[in-house]
Amino acid sequence: LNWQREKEKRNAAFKAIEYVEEGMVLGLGTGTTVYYFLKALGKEIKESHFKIKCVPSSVETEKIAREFGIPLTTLQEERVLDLTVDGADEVDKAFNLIKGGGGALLREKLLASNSKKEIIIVDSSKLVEKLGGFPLPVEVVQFGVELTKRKLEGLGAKVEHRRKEGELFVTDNGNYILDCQFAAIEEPKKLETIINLIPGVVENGLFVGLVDMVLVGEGDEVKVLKKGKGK
Ligand code: A5P
Repeated sequence: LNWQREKEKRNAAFKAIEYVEEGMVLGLGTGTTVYYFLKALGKEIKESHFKIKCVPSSVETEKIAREFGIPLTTLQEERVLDLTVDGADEVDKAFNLIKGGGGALLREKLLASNSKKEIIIVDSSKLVEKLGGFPLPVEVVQFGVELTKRKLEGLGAKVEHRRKEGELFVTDNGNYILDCQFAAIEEPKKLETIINLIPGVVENGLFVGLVDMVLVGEGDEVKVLKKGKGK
């Protein structure tokens, strides 16, 4: 465990609490950075008694949120989210992301696309010049996975079928993940669209134009990057 990095994650997560307001419907991302946010949010709810409702982006987040006493709801009940707080695997200067290192990209993207505001919390190692150093996670249906894999290879990626503890990794939605190593991704929007046109692909981890603010833990500080500023 890299303690410096954990501190940066925790600081960014704590900062995000400042943007949570009474009565909000909140989307909850997934991952180790979001874990710190959930912990702080649970504490805040207990101490300040403020009322919010949250939609989790994964079974894992749902479980952790319950443990921390965070009230949960669903996208059936609440169609619009006021704010979603989530982590990322890579963030570029235009606030485009690669997500899905934890395999929750599909529900995370659904929350991001239905949220009035999306705040991303990261440690400083996640900031990149160009996306693509981190292999792009692509969620695909199990049926015909080898053919889908070949189509992705046809786009120039080196493709790995994701495994967990020796077994093929299965998402909360019952799908597989193919991790696609491209060279630097020059046109994220274009690649996002092209990948999603392949039959068998459910969604990919490129998030383009969905983010309003990035909170970056850097040493002991947290940098607040807002769209159009500080970039
Ligand atoms: C989950 O599927 C991902 O999109 C996470 O948001 C991403 O992997 C960041 O996770 P960490 O905060 O654990 O780095």
